[in-house]
Amino acid sequence: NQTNQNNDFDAIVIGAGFSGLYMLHRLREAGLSTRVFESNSDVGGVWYVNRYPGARCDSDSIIYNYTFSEEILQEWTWTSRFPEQEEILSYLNFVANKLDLRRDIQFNTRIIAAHYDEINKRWRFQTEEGTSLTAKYFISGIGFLSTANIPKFKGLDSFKGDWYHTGNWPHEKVDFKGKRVGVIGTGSSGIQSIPIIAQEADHLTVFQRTPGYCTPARNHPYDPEFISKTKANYSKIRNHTRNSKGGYLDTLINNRSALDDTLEERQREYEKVWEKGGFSMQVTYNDLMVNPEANDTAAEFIRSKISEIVNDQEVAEKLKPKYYYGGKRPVLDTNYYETYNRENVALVDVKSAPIAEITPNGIRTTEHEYELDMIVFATGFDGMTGPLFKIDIRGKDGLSLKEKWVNGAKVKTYLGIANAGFPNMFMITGPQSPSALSNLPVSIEQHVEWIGDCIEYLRKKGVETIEANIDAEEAWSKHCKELADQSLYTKADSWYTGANIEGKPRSFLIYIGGVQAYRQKCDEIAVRGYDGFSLTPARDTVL
Ligand code: NA7
Repeated sequence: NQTNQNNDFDAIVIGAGFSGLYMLHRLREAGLSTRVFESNSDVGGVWYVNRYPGARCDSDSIIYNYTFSEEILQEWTWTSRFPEQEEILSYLNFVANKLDLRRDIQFNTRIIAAHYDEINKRWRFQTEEGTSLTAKYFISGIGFLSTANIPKFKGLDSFKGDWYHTGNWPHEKVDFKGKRVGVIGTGSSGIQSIPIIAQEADHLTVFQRTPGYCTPARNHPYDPEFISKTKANYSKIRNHTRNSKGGYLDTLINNRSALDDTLEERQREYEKVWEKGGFSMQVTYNDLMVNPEANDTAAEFIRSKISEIVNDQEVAEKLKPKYYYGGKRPVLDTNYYETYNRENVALVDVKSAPIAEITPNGIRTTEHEYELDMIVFATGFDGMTGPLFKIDIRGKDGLSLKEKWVNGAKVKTYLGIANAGFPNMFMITGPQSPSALSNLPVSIEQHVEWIGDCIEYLRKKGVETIEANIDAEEAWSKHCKELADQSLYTKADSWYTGANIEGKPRSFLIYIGGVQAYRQKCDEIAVRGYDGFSLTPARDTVL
């Protein structure tokens, strides 16, 4: 037994981003000895590493924060509608300082394995350096878009210039001046960084496999009056986001089909939201994500905007997405399409002529070699299961999570929080929860609070282990799939489905019923004494 007193905790949390920070606070409040392990050197999670130029959140900043503390809500002031990476990181630092969280966080430490010890009913962890730790509860706060995807292009090692991944950006400023830069990828990260890189670089070549549907963010600074009104109304705002579909401020604008309106009426509606900015396009009508014909009206509107903005119609055509609007995560942009009117920017379609290799001097597609001094990989993440599979997680009988989920082909969870065969393990924002389609702090708070309440309940009742039942897990997974199958979310290739990663099994792992319905379901389960879970009493306790 390698356990010693200093390495044994009531709970171990992995990750010191939005999830892990609040989980630590919540468990401390409940009186648990808790240790957070973080592979980075400071707090922030994805906001610590996604430092690429233009990195910004697509949620309104006033709802991209914790709501559990009125004091924090009142003390912190956001400066603009969509917060940039630096400001979000400052916010998380502010919270970590305010709650004195760092003393229980071990930085620069990667957990590589978490194995359940059935005899002692404890989780045994191993760090990359080989240290062993144990805890009764294992909570993952590792996010679902935190494992950078660097496609295995032949020849990357031979490239003479510098290259970076947007999700793993260096702390020092990257200088694009005088350089010929290539950006691979046109998801949110590419689309946020491209306009800024274009302003600095000598020349920018964008390698696009699939275009995104962009609508303008229309970011702007907040005025003091708006801030004071917001601060006076935070409880209402919290109520609203918690009881909404996606945890956002927007609500459905027209409770009717897009096809119920005439072309002119629809045009007016779409113009309004285009001018307003943000994600409102998605809530213009009630059937955009279920009815292909309705969806196409929004898609066509955005395509027509691309033609209006981009001068060269050949380029405009390449930028027009052909899949369902919303099938891939839509993107909020600032001057993205306008950037293609610059003389120093070129767009290369790597769907028709894929990247064949990286050469010492640049990128060679099957048609042409592009000479570059720097390559930016905006190639996204191994989403949903990627971060969990990076850790060797094993439950009862030594079964690994990867084996249980058949490498991601057969993911089954209970509520996206728990797994049959993995007692006392909880996932914050796990697969099959609504998190990936929501404003994340709303989902994170709900998970943290539910897990915190659950652990308090277990301790009060003298319960040794909690474990999801197989039938509950089956039912939940089936329910998630049935809902998703009725929608258009599953139809495009993206991180939503895992199709962005070569060789990854295709599987849509998001509960699309929305955060309100989900919260209700989770709460009902808790009220019924954790329905669908098996609770085993400690040896000397009678339940
Ligand atoms: P995304 O949205 O997954 O975008 C990644 C982009 O990289 C996307 O355009 C991909 O094309 C492209 N990509 C990936 N692999 C390749 C290869 N091998 N060749 C060419 N192009 C490739 O990641 P982001 O970081 O932009 O955004 C992730 C999320 O963060 C975002 O959705 C928000 O929720 C915040 P593809 O579309 O797969 O054809």
